[in-house]
Amino acid sequence: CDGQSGILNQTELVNRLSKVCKINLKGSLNINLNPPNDFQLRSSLTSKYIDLWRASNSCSIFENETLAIIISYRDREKNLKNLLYNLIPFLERQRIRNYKIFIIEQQAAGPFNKGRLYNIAFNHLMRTYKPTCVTFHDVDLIPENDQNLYSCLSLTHHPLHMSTNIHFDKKSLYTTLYSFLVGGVLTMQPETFIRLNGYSNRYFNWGGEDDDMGLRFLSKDICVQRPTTGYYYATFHSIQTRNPNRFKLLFDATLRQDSDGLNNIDRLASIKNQYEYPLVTWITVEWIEQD
Ligand code: NGS
Repeated sequence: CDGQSGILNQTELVNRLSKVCKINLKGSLNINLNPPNDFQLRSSLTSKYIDLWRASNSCSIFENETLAIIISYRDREKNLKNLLYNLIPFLERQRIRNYKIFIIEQQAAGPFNKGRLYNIAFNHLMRTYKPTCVTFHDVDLIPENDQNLYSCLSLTHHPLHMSTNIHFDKKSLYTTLYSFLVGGVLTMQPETFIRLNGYSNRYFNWGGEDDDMGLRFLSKDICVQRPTTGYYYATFHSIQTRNPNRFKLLFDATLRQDSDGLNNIDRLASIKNQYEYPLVTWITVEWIEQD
């Protein structure tokens, strides 16, 4: 990507962190897919585990950044538990402390709509938490390389597609599904997300909303950065219902992008409840009609 002069890239940031804070990020990590029985989502999001994971060294290079990690969610308790059990200590290793995880749960009946959840959450956060960096995170992807920094400090207006290499079970190799892919874990500055008009609100069930976002990048001439450390483990869940209309929607997606997204989400969806925990805010979302 052009226009990055003066900005440290991910590797340089890792080196800086290691020099300034004397932290050795080792790269590949062993993740833990068996959280102890007493790690219960709501009750463990209080202080016990957080105290356990806190590093003694509080030095950081990310103090000026406010990160929001937005996880779209419905009925995936096991995946969410595994993600949080690994992600919170992972961020602590990177000395990223000025962050909050937002679980955006669809309470609207009917098919799942990830784009709507991300859009309504983003608008809400811009009015309340005011992040300077936003990560859109699938609930089933666990980061496996601690040099893959959850930060916008290496970005200007370029988004960072963090989940570039995924493996689906213990035996399989890592795969990059296709080079255009921007789904999974995607980080960018809020200004970039606003310029893209967010995600489309029209993709229900599985597939296509991320490719629609890829088309938004293309048509706005925004190039996507991909770290060499973007290794993730995909935790198991049952097969989701595919959206039979996704290719039809993608066909004319570019024509719709300025009228379908952040600028019409407030008419389509609303926030129902918000629950606060130390590092996590749990938000429930509802809507009435499908389209
Ligand atoms: C593509 C889907 C994307 C999806 C990607 C990876 O085929 O939405 O697979 O999915 N695009 C369409 O269906 C048009 S994965 O195997 O990781 O679940 O993100």
